[in-house]
Amino acid sequence: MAKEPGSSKFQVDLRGHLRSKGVSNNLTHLICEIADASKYVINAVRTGDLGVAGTSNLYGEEQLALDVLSDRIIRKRLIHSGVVCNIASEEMETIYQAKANAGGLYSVAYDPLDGSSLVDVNLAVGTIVSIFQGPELLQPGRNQVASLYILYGPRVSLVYTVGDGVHEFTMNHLMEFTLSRENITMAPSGDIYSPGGLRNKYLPGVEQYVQYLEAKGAKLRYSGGFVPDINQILMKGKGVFFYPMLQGVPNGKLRMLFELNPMAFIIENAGGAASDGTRRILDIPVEGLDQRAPVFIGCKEDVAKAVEFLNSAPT
Ligand code: AFP
Repeated sequence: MAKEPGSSKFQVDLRGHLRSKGVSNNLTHLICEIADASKYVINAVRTGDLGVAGTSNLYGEEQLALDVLSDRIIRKRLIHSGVVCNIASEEMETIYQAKANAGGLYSVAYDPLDGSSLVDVNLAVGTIVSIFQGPELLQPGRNQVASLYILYGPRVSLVYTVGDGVHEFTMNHLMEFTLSRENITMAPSGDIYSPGGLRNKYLPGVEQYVQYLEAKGAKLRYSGGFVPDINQILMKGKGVFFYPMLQGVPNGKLRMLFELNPMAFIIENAGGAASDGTRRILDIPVEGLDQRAPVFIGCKEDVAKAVEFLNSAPT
């Protein structure tokens, strides 16, 4: 379970916490710039146009005006941060080079508003960010130097890791992020499961895994938003999310660069695990912006059980 920091009238802010973790000035600046940009995304989510943008993203999916607006907000902030060389967004077709000289700089992959189609039914959505040192974005997720997400729910929270624990910040009435949970850790196993995809398209091993979870009394919790669904499992410290391979869809739906690598980096740093059913997500080579993978992510024993069912059932 997450540790509540000692109650103190001196709230720990994001910049102070990053510094206390020995994070470099450039990476501290970058993470704080992303946190600050989220304030404008929040405003767009709460008051912006819910219509379509009339364009499509690199997956050929129709973009909402909110997708385009939140993408522009974050990308401009990254470009002007002065510490980013390459940028990839789920909403952009290609990698954008912000600076040619990569010395001391970072590359960022982000999903500006994951689950954006949920905004018009007033469900929680989020921003997901993956950060690498240097110019290369197409590399295994184990090489990330940081990952974070911002959850736009009843409260706005930011969760980050730089490989030294997982920490949550909550936005206060002044729109400042202050530390709310430090060194969040997950139990070995839990009683929540968050199953994505159409059940009637599940492979036998996945179907048997669901029946195993139901038999042990696990509760189904699924909103359709990756960020709130993962956040629930992380903050309760128990459970498993999966968006599996489906009949006819061997790679599932979720994107390696923009969703799976950043979340796997966070979950592993909280003592959990993330697998595609055979490989550790963070070890999977990433060859393209549009690369997808099946995912089982959450408590270590629950993920291991999924892998066991998948590899023992006839395909
Ligand atoms: P969008 O960002 O295109 O809305 O997709 C969100 C998402 O990739 C992820 O947030 C959810 O876990 C998943 O889709 C839900 O997919 P289903 O709607 O097929 O359950």
